[in-house]
Amino acid sequence: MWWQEAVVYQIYPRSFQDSNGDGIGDLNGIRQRLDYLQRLGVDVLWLSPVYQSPNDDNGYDISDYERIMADFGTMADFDALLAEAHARGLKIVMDLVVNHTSDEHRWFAESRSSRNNPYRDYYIWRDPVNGGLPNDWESSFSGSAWSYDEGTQQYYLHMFSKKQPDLNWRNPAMRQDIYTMMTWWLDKGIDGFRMDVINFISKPEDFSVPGAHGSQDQVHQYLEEMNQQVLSHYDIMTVGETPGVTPEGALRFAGFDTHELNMVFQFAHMGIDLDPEYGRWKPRAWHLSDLKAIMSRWQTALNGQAWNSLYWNNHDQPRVVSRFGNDTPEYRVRSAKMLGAVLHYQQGTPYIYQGEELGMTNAANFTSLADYRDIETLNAYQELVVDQEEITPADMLTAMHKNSRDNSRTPMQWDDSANAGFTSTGVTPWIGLNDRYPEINAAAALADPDSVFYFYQEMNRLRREYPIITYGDYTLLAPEDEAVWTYERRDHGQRLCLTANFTDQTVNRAEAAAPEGGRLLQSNYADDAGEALRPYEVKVYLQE
Ligand code: ISL
Ligand code: CA
Repeated sequence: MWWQEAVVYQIYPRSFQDSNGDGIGDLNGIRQRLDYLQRLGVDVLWLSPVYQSPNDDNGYDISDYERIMADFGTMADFDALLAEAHARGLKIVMDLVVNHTSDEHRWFAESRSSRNNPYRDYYIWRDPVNGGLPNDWESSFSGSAWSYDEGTQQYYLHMFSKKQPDLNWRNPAMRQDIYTMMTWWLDKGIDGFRMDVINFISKPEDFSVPGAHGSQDQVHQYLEEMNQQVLSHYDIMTVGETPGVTPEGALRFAGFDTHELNMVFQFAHMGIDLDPEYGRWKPRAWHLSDLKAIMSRWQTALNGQAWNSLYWNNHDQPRVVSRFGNDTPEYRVRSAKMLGAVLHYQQGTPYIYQGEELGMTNAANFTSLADYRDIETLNAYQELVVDQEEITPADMLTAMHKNSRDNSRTPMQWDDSANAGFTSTGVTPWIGLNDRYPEINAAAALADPDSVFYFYQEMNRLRREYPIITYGDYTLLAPEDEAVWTYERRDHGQRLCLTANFTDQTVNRAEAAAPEGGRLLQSNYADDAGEALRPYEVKVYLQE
């Protein structure tokens, strides 16, 4: 299938390119950068939400699915972007946020207007229990997942902010409205959907039963119905964002022999450096053996039965070079390339998040709460530092530096001019720049043959040339090794072997030497030192 052979590039439109000098990225800005994206050699652009939204959660709170957010432009701008992208052979995948809407969506305004409004049942309303909350569910953005509506004297459910009420998927009329909306977009010619927290859409009937949080079986009925009524009529790609999903769960959502989605995003590897209770807000040390074990398990569990989506980064995660690599000036480029190769040479469809191809880093220059914009971060600060005093301000700032979602949301760094070419000089961007932009930017990368950009470009080129990169079976070697990740891929008598040093020391490994008849396909050093793997060195050998 084409989506198995594609490389996807995620754009966070707010932070990609401002075209009209208001400090906010927009659709025309994306159009201006299509050359750059084509040069990188990606196939699909996934746009984080561009629909009308009051921006409580940067567009993940949609108030009208069939309008474009004024900050981003107009529907005519969108149509122009789609046409231009298609003319260049680039596909466009839209974010589909249907677990919830904005509380400013017309449906919710109707729903909350009275208990017998026809839209009441589009959302999830419950009576108070013992004069209080219906149950103990917590919102991902702190506090209870229930908010009380004075007007109608019931609580509504919101797994995210109180401005993101959850839709009631038990309601067939609501589902039909969603399918109609999806059809409307697909008829415009878009090439697929990335479905936000799609495994959260089904909720228990009875909220008093403990432990019912998360995936429910009905989600599969809904997705089968969606597939049958909408998705199956188009040649598109779908990827479901499914926090907490296991490989077994992924086989149900996206097995080759099931009829729901094409791929899912799993999160297990994004949890290895987080605290079981406090999550991002109490970072913990991570171990390469855990990272290898998790990702290798996904490689083998899905092989031949479903298709992996491969990612290190997205708009909710810190920058990978700062997280699993080394973002010091000495090792940033080397480790960014190493991480890119470790990911892209696995089986699956790789996703590049904007700036990853430049080795963009976390926003270490954000020094106070006032620098942050993300609702998750701000709410967590309020709850854990101010209200409950469970984390000190200093520790929280350390955690934010490591893990806030804003690390990936600073403006794209295009050049070394004021505002990094993201917006006009003199304009204040909606979120501060990463202060390393004079060194780390697209113009500098394009002028340097050894840049991370060209390494990614080369990976994309090699993927087209060698099907083993896409389709080969994966086997992990030396699982206990805490310094080096070695794996092999096999396909039609070919063998590809990757070794990667995750440390800043030179280490010696027999597997790092050229195998018999093997030739070096790609590496991040100019020469081959045999069994010696230099700091953050990665080598990919091919035996044909
Ligand atoms: O980032 C997370 C934890 O801190 C994730 O659990 C994240 O909240 C989860 O993956 C859901 O994310 C998606 O839905 C959210 C939105 O804020 C995120 O940006 C989006 O990717 C609500 O729509
Ligand atoms: Ca703008």
